[in-house]
Amino acid sequence: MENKEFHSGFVALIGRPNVGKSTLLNYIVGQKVAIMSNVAQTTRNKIQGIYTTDDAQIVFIDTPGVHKPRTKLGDFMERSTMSALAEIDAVLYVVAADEKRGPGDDYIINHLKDVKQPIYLVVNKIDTVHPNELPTIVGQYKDALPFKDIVPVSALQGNNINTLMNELVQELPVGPQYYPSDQISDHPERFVIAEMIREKVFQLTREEVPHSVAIDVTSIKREDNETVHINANIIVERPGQKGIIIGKKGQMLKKIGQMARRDIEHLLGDHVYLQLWVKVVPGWRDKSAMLKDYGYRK
Ligand code: GDP
Ligand code: K
Ligand code: MG
Repeated sequence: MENKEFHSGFVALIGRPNVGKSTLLNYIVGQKVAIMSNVAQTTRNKIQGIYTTDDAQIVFIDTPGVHKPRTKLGDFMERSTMSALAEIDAVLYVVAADEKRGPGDDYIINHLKDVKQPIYLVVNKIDTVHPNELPTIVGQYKDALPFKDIVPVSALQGNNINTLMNELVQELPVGPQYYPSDQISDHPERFVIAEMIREKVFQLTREEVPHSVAIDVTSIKREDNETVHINANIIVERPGQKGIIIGKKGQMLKKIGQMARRDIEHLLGDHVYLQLWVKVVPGWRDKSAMLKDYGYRK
């Protein structure tokens, strides 16, 4: 068998609300949704999912600014969107076959005018229309941007998505696998959430609490579509460290929780309830068997 080259890159998913971006991503990524914090920081965008096969890895990112109205906030978002677009390798612009092109699309198209990377027009929900109608639907968009290709799909039924993925993979540069496949698990968020809490502990307590801190995320429960309840233990070696982390009247722990929650909400795009406890486990660092349990995998 020949040694195939590995293709990888970052792909932005753009489109008006309800055109089926999440459905498409879920279909593509399936169970393998992974959310990593380090890239979220460099792109200032939410990683929505990572698609990994033997010969490719595609990191899908959200571009929150594109559909926002023109406000001060919108301007800010716009700047981060544009800087994020500079880092991506391709754009999937998703429209719905059962909706007419609207002002939201004009806004997006306008933003994509200066984008140099290949843009694919993904016409979703083709299961809702007769094939005869497709040319008219596509006609509303096809000259608006120099699309690399126009791909009709049904994210709900999975129609033609393989075609889209194959094309996309070929378009992406030869590159590394950015994320190990084994970080993709039932709870891919777990490790990242622990890292975010740990980061706040270090930021806020400085050298008072050295590296003898482990974070144990004990539960992540999605209550409904938009709310996630997270419980975590902050594990230290000595009672004095516990005191520092809790702080006067619990103020330090409260601050750690607030800041970590903000980051986690940004990461997940959901409302988060974060409950933190501090536990003393003397000498946990020496007990190497416990390290993995406490999520300390450096
Ligand atoms: P998003 O706002 O762009 O992320 O859109 P969603 O993925 O949340 O989808 C919005 C609605 O469209 C949901 O009710 C989906 O079930 C539905 N939807 C998404 N893709 C398709 C499709 O291919 N066909 C049909 N019939 N409905 C779809
Ligand atoms: K939605
Ligand atoms: Mg969505």
